[in-house]
Parts: sequence; C-alpha cells; structure tokens
Amino acid sequence: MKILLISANTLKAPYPVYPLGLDYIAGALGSGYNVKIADMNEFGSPSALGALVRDFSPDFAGVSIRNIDNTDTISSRDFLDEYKSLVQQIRENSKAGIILGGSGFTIFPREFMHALDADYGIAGEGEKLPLLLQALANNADVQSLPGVVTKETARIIYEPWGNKIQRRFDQESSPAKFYLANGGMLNLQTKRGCPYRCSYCTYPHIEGSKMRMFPAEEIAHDARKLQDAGAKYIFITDSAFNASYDHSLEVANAFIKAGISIPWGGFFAPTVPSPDYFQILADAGLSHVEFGTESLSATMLSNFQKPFVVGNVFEAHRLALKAGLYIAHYFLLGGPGENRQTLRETLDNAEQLKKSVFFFFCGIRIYPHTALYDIALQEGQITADQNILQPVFYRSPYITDREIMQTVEEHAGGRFNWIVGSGENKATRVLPRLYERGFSGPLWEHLIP
Ligand code: B12
Ligand code: SF4
Repeated sequence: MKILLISANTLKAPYPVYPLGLDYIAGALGSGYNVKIADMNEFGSPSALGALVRDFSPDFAGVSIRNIDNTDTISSRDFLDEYKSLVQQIRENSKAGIILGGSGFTIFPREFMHALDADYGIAGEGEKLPLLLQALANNADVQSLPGVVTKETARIIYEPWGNKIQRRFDQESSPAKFYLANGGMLNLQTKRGCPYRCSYCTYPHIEGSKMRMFPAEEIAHDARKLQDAGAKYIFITDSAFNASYDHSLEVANAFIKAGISIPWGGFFAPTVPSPDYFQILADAGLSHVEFGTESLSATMLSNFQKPFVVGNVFEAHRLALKAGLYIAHYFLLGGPGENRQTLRETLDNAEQLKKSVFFFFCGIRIYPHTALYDIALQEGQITADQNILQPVFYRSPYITDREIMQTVEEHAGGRFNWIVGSGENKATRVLPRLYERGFSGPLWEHLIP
C-alpha cells in the first residue's frame, strides 16, 4: 500500500519547522508500506504538489495540519484556504483517500473534517494510522478505533498511544535536506504529555496530561543522527522540557555520552530546579532557554493556574543566567483579570530579569478543552455553538488591547529585546537576514543587550 504523508505547513516565521510528526508516522508504518514524505515548504504552492501526487499515485494521502493560524492579534492570518487548495490538488490528481492529522487538527477535528471534506482523520498521535489502514483494508468498522474521526463521528475517543513510539529519520530525504540547507535546525522529542493545567493551554489535550518519557539513550542516539546529518541546532519540542527534572537530566547525560556537540534548546517552565541543573544541561550543549513565564503578576499567574510564582521565575532566571545560557521569557497579556495594575507589576518585575529577550503577546487565542474556553463562554465572549476555528482572542474586560500595547511599547522605550507580538517589528525583521548570512538557531540571542 502506498502512503503519501504531506506536511501542509508553509509558515516560515520565526523559522521553518521540520515536520517531526511525519517521521514518527513513518516509523509506525514500518517497512510494510511504501511511504513518501512531501513537505509543502519545498513546493512553494499547492499546485506544484500535483505532479508528485500523480507520479506516486498513493492509496492514501495523510495530511498533517499543524498550524491553524499564526495566533497573532496584530496581523492575524489563517491557513484554511491554503489547506483547501492542497486537498483539491490531491483529489484532482489521484483517487487517494484523504486522512487528516496533526496538532492543529487535534484541536478542531470536526471543523477540519468538514472544512476540508476529508475522508478520515486521527485526533492525537498518528502512531494509530496503521490500525486505521488495516481496518480499512479489512472493511472493518473504524468508528470504534481510538482517535479516528469521520464526518459522521459523534464522539471522539481521546486515548494516548501506549505502544512503541519510533522515529524514522532519513537524512537523504528531501525534507531533511531542505531544513539542513535552510538554517540547519532540526527537532527532537524526549517525552509526550504535560502534567500541568494552565488555563489557556492546549498541550495537555494534544499530548495527554500524563508524561510518557522516551528512553534517554534512544533520544541521544536520534540526536546523534541529526548531528551527523549536519544539523546545526536541535529544538526540543516537549511541552516543557523540565516538567520532569529527572528525565531531562538523564537526557542531558545521555547527550554527553553520545558526543552531542551542537547547541540545543527548548521550552522550560520557570519552576525552581536544583542549583546545578542548568549547569549540567549547559555542559550537555543546552544553549537557549525559552521560559513560558506568561506574567509577572501574582494575580495573573494564579488566574492562569501556572505551576509557579513570581519569585520562582527570578530564581530560575538567575540559575539559567549563571550557567551562561541565552534566556527568553514569553508573556501572555490581557488574560482573565488583567488590568492596569497587573500589567504594571509584570512590566516592573521584568526589569529585574537581566540579559534576556521578552516576547509579549496580547490577547489569548481561545481553544476548546481549556479553562479559558469556559471563562470566555461565561463572560459571553464566545457562544457554545460558535465555530472558533477562525481565531477568536480572549480580551480582558478591564483593559483594552490598545492600552496594553501602548503601555508595553512606552515601557520598552524602543529596547530591541522587548518584542511585542510575534515580531512584525524592526528587531525581528533582522532575523531572516542573519539566516541568509549563514547564522543558525533561534537567533533571538542577538537581541540580548
Ligand atoms: C515545539 C513547538 C513549536 C516550536 C517548533 C520548533 C521546531 N523547530 O520544531 C516553535 C517555538 C518554533 C513553534 C512556533 C510556532 N508555533 Co508551535 N508548537 C510547538 C509544539 C509545542 C510541539 C510541536 C511538535 O513538534 N510536537 C511533536 C511532534 C512529534 O508532534 P506532531 O507534529 O504534532 O505529530 C504528532 C501528531 O500530531 C500526529 N500527526 C502529525 N501529523 C499527522 C498527519 C497525519 C495524517 C496523522 C494521522 C497524524 C499526524 O502524529 C504525530 C506523532 O504522534 C505544539 C504544541 C503541541 N504540544 O503539539 C505547538 C503548536 C503546533 N504551535 C502552534 C503555533 C500557533 C505556532 C506559531 C504560529 C506561533 C507563532 N505565532 O509564532 C509558530 C509557527 C512556526 C512555524 N514555522 O510553523 C500551535 C498550532 C495551533 C494553531 N493555533 O495554529 C500549537 C498546536 C500550540 C497551540 N497554541 O496550541 N512551535
Ligand atoms: S503552558 Fe506549558 S506548563 Fe502549562 S499546561 Fe501548557 S505546556 Fe504545560
């Protein structure tokens, strides 16, 4: 059976993202299938995909829907029309059944099934794809399979994958070559799931709320493959790399043993680690720490149900700085209860975080299966029957977006390391030029004063 796996994502900001999920699906399908991976970043436009679909003539096309929109309140952009033309290309050039999946799809499975008129979908982990394909080959019932969605599905069974998880990375594949030639950043996952329940966050729904760690040696082995292929930087895609201090340390030690010498980074929660934690990670090559801080107001951290308090952020920052790491803090402004005073607290406290980059996002994308969704519903910001595939952002009733933005801009006073929005400003326009000049990695470190 021939399976074409397509990464639909063409967003290149802040940089192009290697379609890691498709490596895992290829790993799950194994050698019993003839699998080809196509990445829309290589094709430029959906119509350019047509010839490949015709030549390969797949039995099924799996389309990976990662991004729904750019989650930017300042210049919001969604990708539905792009995905519609992609699906049209598959239909026009083959008889393949179309199966959707991916993190964006998992948040809005029914909406995507209808909007893209797809045949099947898998909400959650794509490792379930072989089960769906076998059931289809045997004309068996697919509705009872966990995660499987059709346009008729009434209830989706969300169940984390409990069996083997295996990545198939092929450094000779054209996607691998594309990312190695464009910035050299590849990615790696060390576990799935996040045990925290931050009010606005989709990650526990996408990956599950119980952490499932991968064996450290296997991860280090995969990291070594990426390094040997020519990767210049590895992004660890875990929801929060330090959600398990023990496991992340095991990974770091396995990296050292495997001779990983390229820099790497990922998302961290600013909880307080042991005094030598960041130093051990730095010795293993960690270079960039991206803290999901969100606010430096005690009230807002509690409203967001964050697993840390303001003092923890200062301490985590201090230890990361001491280990010589590049640090970025991400903020979400305008959440439930945000007002002039909480905003002021956040901005004043941020002054204490030296040698760092701050990314401020204003207005929070409302997603189903989150506490923020229920708050927005109660406050009448959305209705129960509203389709929120088109982005809807939560707005605090106590302060306007305009005032938040203005206050942040005034407070920042033109400092390059204070970035508002996902970066349509002067500072981040510099980044693509740095890639062209051969720099690699996330590059925000160049904005640190
Ligand atoms: C890591 C990450 C990043 C990193 C990526 C770094 C890197 N080099 O890899 C960075 C920080 C750069 C980033 C940026 C952005 N991100 Co991001 N990111 C993530 C995160 C946490 C993990 C993604 C990941 O790699 N997972 C690991 C892999 C293995 O999983 P996967 O790809 O999802 O694949 C599995 C399943 O989904 C499924 N699957 C995947 N494809 C398919 C296909 C088929 C056919 C099937 C059956 C199954 C299937 O099977 C796979 C294996 O189990 C997710 C949230 C999450 N927890 O999923 C958000 C997430 C994907 N990001 C999101 C967004 C919005 C963005 C940005 C637009 C934010 C911004 N404004 O800048 C940018 C876009 C960047 C780009 N160029 O596309 C959203 C997308 C939803 C949306 N609203 O559009 C997510 C879901 C977070 C959220 N808000 O809910 N991101
Ligand atoms: S914001 Fe981070 S720590 Fe909180 S639930 Fe989401 S992934 Fe977990």
